[in-house]
This record gives sequence, structure tokens and C-alpha cells, in this order.
Amino acid sequence: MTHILILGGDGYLGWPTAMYFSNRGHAVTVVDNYWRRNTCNTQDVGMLYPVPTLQERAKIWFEKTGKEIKVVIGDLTDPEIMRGLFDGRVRYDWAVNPEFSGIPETVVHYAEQPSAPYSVMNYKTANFTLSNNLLVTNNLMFAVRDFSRETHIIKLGTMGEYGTPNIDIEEGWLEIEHKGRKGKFLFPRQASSLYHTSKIMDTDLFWFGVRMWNLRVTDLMQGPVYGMETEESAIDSRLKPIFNYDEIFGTVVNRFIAQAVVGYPLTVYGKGGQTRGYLNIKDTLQCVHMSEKTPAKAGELRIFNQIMETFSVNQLAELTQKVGNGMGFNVEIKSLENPRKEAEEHYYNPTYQGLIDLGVQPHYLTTEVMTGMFALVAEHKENIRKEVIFRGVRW
Ligand code: USQ
Repeated sequence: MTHILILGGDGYLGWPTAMYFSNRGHAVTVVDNYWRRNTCNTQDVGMLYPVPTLQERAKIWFEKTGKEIKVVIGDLTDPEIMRGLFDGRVRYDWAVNPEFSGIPETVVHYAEQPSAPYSVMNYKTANFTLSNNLLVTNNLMFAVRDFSRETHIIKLGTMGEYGTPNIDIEEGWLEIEHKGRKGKFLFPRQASSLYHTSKIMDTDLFWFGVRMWNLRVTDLMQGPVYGMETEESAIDSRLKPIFNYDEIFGTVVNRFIAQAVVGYPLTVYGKGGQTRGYLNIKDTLQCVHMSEKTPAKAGELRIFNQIMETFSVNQLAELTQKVGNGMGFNVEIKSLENPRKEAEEHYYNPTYQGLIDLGVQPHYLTTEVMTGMFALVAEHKENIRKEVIFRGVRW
């Protein structure tokens, strides 16, 4: 049994990851400051269904499975809170056994402001995004440097770090030949929001830590995730992850399904040729698990592109319409003037073989998978507030 520390354990991906590892026999500690929940309230964007607090969810998980997930509520931009997770000063806000679980063998770092629109709303949200994301990352890097250099850091990056270049996207690195000499460098990055820029800066911080102190880091360049159902959430409906369908925190597939269910025309931004790599939430868990099972070496910054297939926004809208209409919803598609600054028609050819080679078995976005998502979202139809679906945060 190894100890896995999950930073950002209350979020869309953090809580399902905690249950996934706990279910497989690991000791798990989750940390969160409830920023995402609180900001859903301050921004007045509803979630699809209410989600119990982290302490309540850990308690339900223990009652249903007999397995303990320790909970810490705290702000990881405070270095003492981060360091307490490694040196034993931590105080658990919920635990069956409040003794220190010991230094984690693996840290999964999700504790970031994850919304591109939020990051460019105004100078305050931009400042928050940059300071939160970089401070948490730097505090983690120094805690591992000072207390436990063997700990494997799994960090969630984003495919958006690469932008949409006119060349094939490699997994993190690029061999360059320049004036007759060769070298390997981080693939050129060019983000299209300050959130995505903060992720580039995280990568640079860890690349520094790997070179200076031989840290072990896996950086997962993830695409937009969809879905809400995992093996563990099926145990009790109160264990489902936070699910947003609003413009700030909702990702496009989840949004389109919620829109279709309430008869809101699907909000295709601009020409709809924007192509991205997507994955099912179940595959996020597999990818993190496979990365944990085969850690990066000391002094290695290992980068994987964490996507399973690519779609344009138009293809996603057409699939949503086809599935929705087949289920008796009347799904319309409406192109809106794009509030974002991004290429609407572009070349996109990323490599994404590394995680498959580690053993990940993809779940694709088939008609059946989308039908299942429609059914789950439709159960909460009465909670969907049309006025939060689009408000036009402009870049
Ligand atoms: N889009 C629409 N209509 C909508 C919402 C989005 O056309 O109603 C378009 C966007 O313009 C964009 C694409 O769909 O071209 C994806 O947008 P998104 O909101 O699903 O994803 P994004 O803002 O890029 O961010 C999300 C997550 C972020 C993660 C990222 C991966 O919020 O945490 O890092 O996906 S990636 O997109 O590959 O950078």
C-alpha cells in the first residue's frame, strides 16, 4: 500500500481520483480549500446537482466501503500547509485514524484554477490564476525538494500549452536541428488564455526542479474531459463529481449535453473548426493510475499527451444533436460570435501514444456513451439554469 496525496481533492477530477486509488487499496489524503465551490457561488454559476462537502463525501465513502480517505481543508498557497503534509504537522479535518499517514510516495497535483474564461475576466481573476497556480506548484516543488526527493509528482498540465501550431504536436519534447547541431527542447508553447499560460509556467518550474534537484515529475497534457460516471461514483449517487455546465467552469461536451437537455441551442463559438483532444473522465483516472504505477525516473520530466481522440466543435455539436434527437430532445445548433481569441480553422495533429503504451484502454465518445450521459444529465434537468449557460466572457 502506498500513500497518495491528492491536491485539489474536491474538484471535478480530484475526488474521483481519490476514490479510484482508495478503492485499489492505497492510503489517500485529499487537500482542498473549496475555491471552486466558493467561486461557483460568487460567480453565481450553478452546478448540475448539489455535491456534499469533502468531509461528508469521505464519510459516505468510509460507510460504503470501509476505506478511509483523509481530508485536509486548507490553502496550499500557504507554504506551511503544504510542508505540513510532508513533515507531519498536518491536522486532518476528517479521518478515521488521525495519525500522520507518512510522506506520500506519489502526489497528484490538481490544485489549480482550471478555467480559461475565468483567467481572462479581469486583472483580479488573472492575478488570482497566476498567483494561485504558480504558488501551489512552487510550494509543492520545495516541499518535495526539502523532505522527500523520491516522491513522484504527477502534475496535470493541458494540451492548451501547445496551442494550435501548424506542425505535428509531439509529447512534450521536440528534437531540433539548428545550424548543423541537434538538441532536445520542450515543445514550443503558445497558450490562448492566462490559465493555459499558468500551466506552461508550471511546466517550466518543474523542468527547473528536475534539472536542479533530480525530482521525478510526470506532466500530463490533458484535453477537455467529459462525463461524470466512474466505477466508484456508481457506489452511491452522492459520490458523483462536481459537474458544471456553465460558461466559466463547464467543458464543452458537458455543456452541450446540458444545453440539449433543456432545449438551449448548442453554443458553437465562431466557425466551430476548433479541434481539440478529448477524453472520458474514466480515462483521466486510468492515465493517472498508469503514471503512478510506472513513475518518472529521478531527474526526469516525463510528458504525456492525455487525450484519446480529437474532435472539432462542429463534430461535437453534430454528435450531440444526433444523439439528443434520437432520444426525443429537439436539439438546435447556433453559431455565436466567438468570445475567445483562437484559431477557428487550423491544422491539428497531436501524438498521444505514451499513455496507451503504459496500458491505458480508451473509452471513446460513442453514441452509446453520449446516450448514457444524456440520461444522467436529464435526471437533473430541473436544476439547469439557462441564464448561466452563456454570458459572453470576452478575451
Ligand atoms: N467551445 C465552444 N462552445 C462552448 C464552449 C467551448 O465552441 O460553449 C469551444 C472553445 O472555444 C474551445 C473548445 O470548445 O475551442 C474547448 O473549450 P472548453 O471550454 O471545453 O475547454 P478549455 O477552455 O480549453 O479548457 C478545458 C478545461 C481546462 C483544460 C482544457 C484542455 O477547462 O482545465 O486544461 O480544457 S485544452 O482545451 O486541451 O487546453
